[in-house]
Amino acid sequence: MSTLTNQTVKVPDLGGAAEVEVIEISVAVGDEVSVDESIIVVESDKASMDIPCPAAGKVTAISVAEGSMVKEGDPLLELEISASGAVTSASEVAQSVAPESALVIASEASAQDEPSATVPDQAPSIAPATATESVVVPDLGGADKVELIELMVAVGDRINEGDGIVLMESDKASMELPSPASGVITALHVNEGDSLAEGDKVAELEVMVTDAQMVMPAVDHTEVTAEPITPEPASSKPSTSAPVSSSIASPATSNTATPSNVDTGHTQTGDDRRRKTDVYAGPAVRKLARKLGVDLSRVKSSGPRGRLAKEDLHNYVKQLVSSPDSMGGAIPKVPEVDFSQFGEIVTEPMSKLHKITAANMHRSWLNVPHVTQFDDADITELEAFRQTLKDEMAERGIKITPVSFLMKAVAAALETHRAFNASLSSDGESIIYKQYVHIGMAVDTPAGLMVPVLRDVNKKGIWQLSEEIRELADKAKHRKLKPNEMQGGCFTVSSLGGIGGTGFTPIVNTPEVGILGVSKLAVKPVFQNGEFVPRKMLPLSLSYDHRAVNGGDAGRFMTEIAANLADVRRLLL
Ligand code: CAO
Repeated sequence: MSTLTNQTVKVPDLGGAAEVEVIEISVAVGDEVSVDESIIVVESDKASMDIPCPAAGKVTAISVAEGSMVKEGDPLLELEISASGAVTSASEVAQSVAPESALVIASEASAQDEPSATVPDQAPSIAPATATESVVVPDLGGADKVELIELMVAVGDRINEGDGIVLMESDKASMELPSPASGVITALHVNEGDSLAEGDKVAELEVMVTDAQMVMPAVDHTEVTAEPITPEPASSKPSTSAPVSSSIASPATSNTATPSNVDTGHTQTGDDRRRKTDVYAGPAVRKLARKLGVDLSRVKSSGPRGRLAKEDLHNYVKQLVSSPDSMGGAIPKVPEVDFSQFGEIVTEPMSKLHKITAANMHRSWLNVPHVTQFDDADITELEAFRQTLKDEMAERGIKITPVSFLMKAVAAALETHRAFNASLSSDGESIIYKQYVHIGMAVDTPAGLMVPVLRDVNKKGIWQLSEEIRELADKAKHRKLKPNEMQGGCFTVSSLGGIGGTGFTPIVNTPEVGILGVSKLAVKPVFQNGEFVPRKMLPLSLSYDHRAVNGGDAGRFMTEIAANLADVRRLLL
């Protein structure tokens, strides 16, 4: 039987800092936590650190709040742990977390004790105006390795003493490596992602030798031990953003301090990089930001003193995902309007079909460069012929409207103008030509727009087509269409002739590349053989994807459709 014990997790050894602020509580009462999981983030004026959980267990109480000031030994939370995972005393809890979490503070303390450079006790000589210092990884306060997460400078950057050169991160803390002197970066030995240990060379710094240093020996490469890490939250390091050039004033420096390989046209300057790292965030937040690919300098803080919390990051990502405004190339959103301020309104939910249609239209409108071409087909003879079929229609119980002839005329044109019987591959690298002629027919139904597909229209006669048109239109109107009856279209015909209008510009039903809009026929005077004669003219509007079809193709295609309708005998050819 396992025994449960309660343990108080206390603030561990703070490596010299008297008091730290609780800036993030990463757990809640009732949470199951594992060993080493970060439970609380605290921060001094120099560094932040995660306090890891000393044992696996359940959080039963939290004794601090965000913003509380705590010191070593203060209780942080109560943990209910099983006997096997128990830590015997509160002091042991504190001890067990001390070495790693005290990393930054410890190095901060040692920074105060050590000189920033080793000055060999040698006889004076004539010194050069500059010397090169190697900047190395200092005492890491107990950590074996740290990861380089941000290179804050580039070769050629002029930096001030104390400016950050790199940002490093252990499991528990992030820290800047400050420059031991003002100068110019002449070489970098590290890359982002490198794992660094104490003593590793990070950069070469060409420094000006001051009057006092003129008594130093002339050296080409003075190995300088950099100050141990004194990480600071970005918000508390105003000096790093000061103009660097002002700190290197002497003419000698301006001649010698800028190596010839400085890329002055580089788009990201040292200042930019420093600005980028002027972000006040703990290691856990930085880690999450890297995982999500978020530039922390764009995230707004809601925490104390501008410190970024995980919540800020989540909110930023949520906003990016939900708001097209915030994404570079997206179209601006239509502002929301409260219409009720102008009069009475009724709000109804859109049907699923309506939503799907809207999404399809929008996608096509955004992706397809549309062109619409217009023409009138003279269907005087066609209409005369159709009238002659009336008796037979009645006998067969089939209704033939101009739409059946339209389908046939379009199918014939698709066979001869393959540019319209095609689709672009999704990668835009090729065109897929269809060897079949299936035509979609827009049907106006009470539920919304549906587009059933007539198959092999080129192979079917007017009677059969008329029957199928009726059947599919009925099925559409009664929501009886099967999914396969709405798939596989090569081209679409949208006839509003039975409803009215003189013309419209239909939207291409992508991935098809063309759609024919048909409006209500009108009797118009047409000049023929030296006189105006009344003709039944059918307005046609052909919209096409200009990526796949050029204007010449469209003109020829449209002309053939009009010719096929003007003389249906052509459909026999
Ligand atoms: N000009 C004049 N009259 C026309 C015509 C035209 N272009 N096309 C059809 N008509 C006539 C028909 O002959 C019929 O008349 P009668 O009843 O006197 O014979 C009448 O208009 C009604 O026809 P209909 O609409 O029942 O049948 P149809 O074959 O013309 O059309 C269909 C079938 C399914 C295309 C149609 O019902 C429909 O839904 N059209 C709307 C399509 C649509 O919404 N398009 C817009 C989509 S968004 O781009």
